[in-house]
Amino acid sequence: MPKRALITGITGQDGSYLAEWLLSRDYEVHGVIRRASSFNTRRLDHIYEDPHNTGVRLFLHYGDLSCGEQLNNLIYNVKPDEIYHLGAQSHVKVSFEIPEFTGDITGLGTTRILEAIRRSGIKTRFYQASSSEMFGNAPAPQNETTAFQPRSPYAAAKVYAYWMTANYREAYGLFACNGILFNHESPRRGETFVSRKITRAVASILSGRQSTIYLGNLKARRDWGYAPEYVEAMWRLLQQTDPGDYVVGTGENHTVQEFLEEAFGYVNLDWHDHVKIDPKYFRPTEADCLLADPRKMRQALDWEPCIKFSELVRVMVDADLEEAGMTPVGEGHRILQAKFGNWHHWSNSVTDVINAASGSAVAD
Ligand code: NDP
Ligand code: GDR
Repeated sequence: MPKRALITGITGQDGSYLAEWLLSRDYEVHGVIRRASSFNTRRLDHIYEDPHNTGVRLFLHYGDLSCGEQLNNLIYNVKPDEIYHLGAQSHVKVSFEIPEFTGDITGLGTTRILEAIRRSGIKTRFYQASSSEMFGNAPAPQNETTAFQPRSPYAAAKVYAYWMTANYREAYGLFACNGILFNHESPRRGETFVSRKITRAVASILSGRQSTIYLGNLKARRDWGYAPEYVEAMWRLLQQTDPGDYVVGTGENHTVQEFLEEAFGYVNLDWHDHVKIDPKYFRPTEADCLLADPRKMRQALDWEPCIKFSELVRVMVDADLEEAGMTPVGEGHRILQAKFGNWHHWSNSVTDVINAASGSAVAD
């Protein structure tokens, strides 16, 4: 029997890569999607098949993290061997504008799933998408023993969800793990996160459609990695003999300004000519310096990211150039071919997805 996984947040950046990874390992994959008035499954189109076909292994179900009843039914009926809980209101800046909603979805959403597991009585392994944002103001580098000092409603909600996961592990013996992931990006990154905002702007500026990009704090430091490598880390974490909590990152950080320099420099543009600061993009409180100390993960799970910072930027700029109808510089293709494993390639997984417009993968 193939293993069965349930993914919340399957339509997001990580969910779509994780679904691909699990399908490549012969899993049956079930995903929770939200009902929307327009298609929201663009990142899944390349792996979705009509459920009427034979041999289909990807199934989508409507659900919402605000509704425990539906999550109870889903978990009881699907009986997954592994649950990857990635769904969240995941934007830090937006969480200052909708703190209550963020607490409900990003914080309480985790409790609803943990309760659904407990009440259903099924034996499953649970992954909680914890975040480096929980460290906030804590001195860098941060690891599993660093005390959390959250600096946003999003980070506070994730801290609550982290401790609920730990509590269900201790109280009920659940195989529940926190992956404390540092920033990871890709051509499928949401367009309002700073990495993708920059790489899309580079393509837009080169194609003459835009001349200026407005940004906020350029001094913040982030530990940026390549998302497909991080979903493999999530899976490895659930394959351990014992459950635990792990920091996942590269161990190298850069400022937003350095991201700008790399992205604009790659296509021979000077970012100073195109960037303006708009105070509206500053956060009321900021996590200034996030840097992973990923020694535990490296030793226990033998996980080491192979795509480095400047390579990540090249992959993303190339993909956005291609999406804008331009010829990519080409380093991005070369890097993925040379360095990445065999389940994720440029041709079927990078630009095909961001180009997909139909979003036709729907649950019913
Ligand atoms: P995305 O924002 O790309 O995806 C979020 C997913 O959650 C989407 O599928 C979204 O659905 C879904 N979602 C949002 N609200 C609800 C809801 N009310 N009910 C059901 N589903 C909902 O995030 P990422 O893929 O980047 O991140 C995955 C997880 O990992 C998140 O929990 C994030 O907070 C966390 N994380 C991410 C890091 C990163 O660098 N990417 C680092 C550390 C943690 P829809 O498509 O309909 O909006
Ligand atoms: P982050 O990612 O908040 O780290 O959360 P984001 O890309 O939004 O910000 C990174 C840094 O860039 C600065 N910044 C800007 N950010 C955005 N979005 N837009 C701008 O115009 C801009 N200008 C400067 C920010 O202030 C910040 O310092 C991401 C999310 O994926 C979370 O869900 C996840 O938990 C963490 O990464 C780890």
